[in-house]
Amino acid sequence: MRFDIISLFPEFVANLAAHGVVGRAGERGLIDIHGWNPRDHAEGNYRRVDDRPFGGGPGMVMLIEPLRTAIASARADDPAPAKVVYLSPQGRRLDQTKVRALSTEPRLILLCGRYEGVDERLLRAEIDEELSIGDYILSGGELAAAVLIDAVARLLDGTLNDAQSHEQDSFGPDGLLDCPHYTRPVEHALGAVPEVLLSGNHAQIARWRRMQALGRTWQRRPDLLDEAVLSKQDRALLAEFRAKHADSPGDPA
Ligand code: 9D3
Repeated sequence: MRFDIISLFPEFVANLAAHGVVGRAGERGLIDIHGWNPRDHAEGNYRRVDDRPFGGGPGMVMLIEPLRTAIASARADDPAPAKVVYLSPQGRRLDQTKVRALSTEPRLILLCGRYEGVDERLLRAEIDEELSIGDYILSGGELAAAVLIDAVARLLDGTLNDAQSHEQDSFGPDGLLDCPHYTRPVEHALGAVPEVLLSGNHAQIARWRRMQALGRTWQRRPDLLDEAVLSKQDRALLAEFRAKHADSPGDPA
């Protein structure tokens, strides 16, 4: 899968390719990242990429032409058809369902804005999809593009297939949060490992983990429970968890 980054700081995004799951996917030839700087496509001695907003107000707006030329150059660099994604606070929120859909594309052109934003006419003409990564303010689209690439690349990386084959459209299996994890030592000043995990009784362990996953989702992310598909046994496990925790206010996380 090919990613083209349109950004005033394309190397910032591409550098992420050297690390972690994205780096591995890159080495294995699963992904290919190219950067395009609109400044290289800007005219004149000053190579302007932005100008003041019509109607007044603070901040600057990115010019149409340097972005249009950068996108055209990216497109022309490879015959594979590309979907153009604009990372922006006005976009639909990225979630794992969208990440999965994007991972089936042969190629994405990711447009990263800076300043107050991009001339609306460029967006109307060139953008297929507008995506945000969450409800907080970043200083540009670069970190959002890096997040998107990381999330997509790990789905392409064959080394992760074992774990991810059980993944559904949210977090762990069935869209629930994960259960707690423990490793050595069994006894520590901070506490002991739950007995059931040491029992060797795999049915009991699976039951405990499922109850923990259900319970923590109920405590921390009740919105996810509305979407999750729960069996009759799941409902019983959650009821048991809730009964046990009726007196406690829920955990701190
Ligand atoms: C309200 C006026 N501006 C804030 C000072 C609006 C604004 C413009 C540009 C807010 C953020 C940005 C830059 N952000 C992104 O380009 C961005 C983003 C984000 O800020 N949050 C979540 N997802 C994304 S994707 C791109």
